[in-house]
Amino acid sequence: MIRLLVLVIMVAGALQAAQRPNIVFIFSDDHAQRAIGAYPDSFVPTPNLDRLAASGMLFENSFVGNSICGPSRATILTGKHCHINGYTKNYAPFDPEQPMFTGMLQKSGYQMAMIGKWHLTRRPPVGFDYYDMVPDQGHYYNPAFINAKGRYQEQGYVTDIITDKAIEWMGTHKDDPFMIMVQHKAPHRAWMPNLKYLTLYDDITIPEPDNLFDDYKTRTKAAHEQDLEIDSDMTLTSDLKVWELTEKRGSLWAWGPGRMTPEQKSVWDAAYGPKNKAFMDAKLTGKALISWKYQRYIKDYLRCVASIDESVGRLLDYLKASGLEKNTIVIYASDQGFYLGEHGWFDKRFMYEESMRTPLIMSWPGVIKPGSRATEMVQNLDYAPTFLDIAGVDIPTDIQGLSLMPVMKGQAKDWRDALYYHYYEGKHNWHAVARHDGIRTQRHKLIHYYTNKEWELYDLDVDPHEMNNLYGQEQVSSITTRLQAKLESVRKHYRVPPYELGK
Ligand code: SGN
Ligand code: CA
Repeated sequence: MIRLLVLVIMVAGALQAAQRPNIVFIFSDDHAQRAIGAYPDSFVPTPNLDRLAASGMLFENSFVGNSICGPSRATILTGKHCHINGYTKNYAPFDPEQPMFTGMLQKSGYQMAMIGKWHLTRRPPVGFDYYDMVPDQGHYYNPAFINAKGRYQEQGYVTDIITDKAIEWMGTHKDDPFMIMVQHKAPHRAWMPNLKYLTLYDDITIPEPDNLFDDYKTRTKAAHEQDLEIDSDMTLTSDLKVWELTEKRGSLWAWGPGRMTPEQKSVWDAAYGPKNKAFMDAKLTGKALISWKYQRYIKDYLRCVASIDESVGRLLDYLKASGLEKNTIVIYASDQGFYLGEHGWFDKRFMYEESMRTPLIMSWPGVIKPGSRATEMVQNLDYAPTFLDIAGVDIPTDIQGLSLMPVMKGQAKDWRDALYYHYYEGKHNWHAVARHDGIRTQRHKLIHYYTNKEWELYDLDVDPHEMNNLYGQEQVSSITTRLQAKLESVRKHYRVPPYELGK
């Protein structure tokens, strides 16, 4: 009798394990919400991402806590803000032995795989049964990979190859609950497209953002002093691919077009050559030059996005054809947002909307209502507890994020009313953005540039593009006091150490 009971319990356990959903986490690098068709203020169609949104939930108010690659990834893995997980800046020392959702899911019986960009210092990634990753930032063309057997080189375009590898791995894991993290390099700088897309969008002009020629009036020193400008910080050679203007050598050449075979290179030359000649003949200056740079930049960026969208389509098609679709959650996210010319910028780092926002789309057949939209403010801090919740694993009490399960089910009550943000790299690092922290509520944003001893305050309802800093104005004195008190209480809640001034 007892034996029978044990058997029944074991079978029930196995059944429950079999029913746990697979998770396909598709993650890109620097993909702004505006460059996804399904987002409200988008300017580009992305048919496959839009298809994913139509079959699940689009998180309209999805954000990061520190808009930079490594720190965002560390937050995702730990469910903790950077001051707790230790990874405050790219290339900060990161303790891979600290609790991460990957190891917890693996221990609970999930098969774990990671393909593509990892970007956290220690290798190999911890908590995975299988990994095949690009070294550091990765290459676009004929990329190198590192797996358990060592480093080797592939032929082709990085986004396609990562997708091929993901599909191949899933083919061997049909019966397990599994999680695969498909982590793309694209559309990261220097925005090098698949050869077949080098002339996509050649026949159209992409609209410029209204604030491409922002003069930063009303904003504090930080906005004036950054190195994010398309005008002065984007290079005509490595970023904008007018290599005719310089010797084709050096590490940026070697990292990008220098990796192509002669056949690949001739396709590149045939596409960029005539466009570059027309540009050099035109001898543009001033605003006309900035407008030209914007067009070249945004088109190459969107060409990279076209490959990401294609990858999503191939993964969705595979899940359908293999029958995995009905018990698989598909998630699309990026490590942060990006400036696509807003404020005259590229890159990220600031707490302003374009880079604090990040895409988040999820489908889960039978649980998430197709075509739904969430307006709750969610953050990359929330992914780890969400994955644990999905897998039925207890969420450790020191995790700082919230499971998104109630939001996914349309049942969120008393959701958080403020997000915490903190950028640490500071003025002496890449792109020279001053350190700052702050909070974002549904209506307002308060930014504290603590090394500069300056503040900014925005009313997002009337000023969604953050052009009019209200801080210090009489009519906002009571809301300022309230927001500053809220910032203090949020800092306390997340156990943020005192400001490190002088950095
Ligand atoms: C590189 C880029 C920077 C970018 C950082 C961080 N320069 O250093 O523009 O901000 O990566 O990006 S590049 O000329 O080498 O492309 S992150 O996504 O890894 O955080
Ligand atoms: Ca990034």
